[in-house]
Amino acid sequence: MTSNVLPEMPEYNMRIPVSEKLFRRAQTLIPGGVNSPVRAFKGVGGTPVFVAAAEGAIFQDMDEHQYVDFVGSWGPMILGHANPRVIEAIKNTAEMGTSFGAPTDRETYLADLLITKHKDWGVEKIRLVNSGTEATMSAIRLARGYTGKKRIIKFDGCYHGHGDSLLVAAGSGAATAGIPGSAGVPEELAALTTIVPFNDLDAVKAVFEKFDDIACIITEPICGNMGLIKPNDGFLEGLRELCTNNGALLIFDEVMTGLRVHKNSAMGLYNIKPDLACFGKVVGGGMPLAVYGGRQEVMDHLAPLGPVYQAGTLSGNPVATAAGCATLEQLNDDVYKKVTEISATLETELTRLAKKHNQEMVCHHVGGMFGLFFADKLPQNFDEVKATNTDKFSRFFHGMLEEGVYLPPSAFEAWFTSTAHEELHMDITLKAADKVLARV
Ligand code: KE4
Repeated sequence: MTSNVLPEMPEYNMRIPVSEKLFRRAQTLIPGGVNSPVRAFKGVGGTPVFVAAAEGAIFQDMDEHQYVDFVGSWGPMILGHANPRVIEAIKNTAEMGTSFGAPTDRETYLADLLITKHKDWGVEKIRLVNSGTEATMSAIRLARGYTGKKRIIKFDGCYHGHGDSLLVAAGSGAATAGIPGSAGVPEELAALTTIVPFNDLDAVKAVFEKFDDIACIITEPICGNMGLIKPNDGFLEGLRELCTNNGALLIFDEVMTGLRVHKNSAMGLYNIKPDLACFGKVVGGGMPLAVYGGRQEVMDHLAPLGPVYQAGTLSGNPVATAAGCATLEQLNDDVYKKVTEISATLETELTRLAKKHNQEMVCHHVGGMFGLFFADKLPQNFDEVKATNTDKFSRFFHGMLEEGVYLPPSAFEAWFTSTAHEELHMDITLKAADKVLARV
């Protein structure tokens, strides 16, 4: 059989899943066969599922298997896949042109929608970009340009995209200079990033005692990139006070938590005013759109008004902006009630099933984010997450996948719920978990 898609394959008497064939071909043309590393299933082993289509809480792979999806494109799909109003907005807008490189009123409308939801926490102006990475990279450049200082503080296990200053690992100990977290990141740049453990306010205080060149602290206010880790009482308030007292900016990276954990994001949930905030995922409705914003006095340091440069050919893209607006317009109180109820059901029922099967497992949720660890207590920081039973998570992941439930392919990720998760999907998920927890 010849095909222009697949390389010549020897005839087998058993069927090779299409995803496996496609993965083999993809690997000949794309590094690792994926356009973002986590999709390659390296964290859990096995062959990634190639998606054909998705709707609501379900996606279908290229072998026509269907799955209840708790990844939701890593957060954007709070209204479920292929939300009708979002799709209609994309179609209608695309027919009028896909990109102009000139301002459109829809960008101002999105800004108005987003600022209205966050102005009580200091978000007065925003800038649209194309990814969370661009948002955080730009926010720390703005913090450095505004303060005239160079050092940034980030927390071990928090992920802020692949900007050089943020791909940094902890140095020899807390309150020291960072070391490159990726090849290609210059040591000189990494040395300007100091990494401390999340939830360790004393370690942050020690950094401020040691360095006087701190431009900002950047943090996920609720961590979603080492599983779900909540801030301890007083931690975020402590960061706010340290930044205020030391002339540093507090940056909330709400790319994942924004408009997911609460209608006013984590800043509204915890009633903390960051100086800058980054949004992504939900705000773009699944299209390439992210945002950074904050106090007008800081934001007006950006070109063309001020000396800090940031630009983008497709920033504020009309089609992406239309998807974002169609999403934001639907985010009412019922959405947060629903996604929180789904997360709470996962927590209650999976806890019950873990006890039934004598599995050491803990889980928790915040709004539409859920986290699960095979451990005896909820981890407080990255070191504690790394000590959880990640091998058991991998077995759990594959067991659930076989039962038609698609979880994040890594123990170091959060799950995402949506308004499209209905009782049927929860029944499938909990029946699957009952079977899998009995044997992992
Ligand atoms: P992007 O550049 O991937 O759009 O956003 C980077 C980013 C920034 N900040 C936070 C808090 C984030 O969670 C992310 C991206 N999240 C990951 C999921 N853990 C995206 C998945 C991926 O890398 O493929």
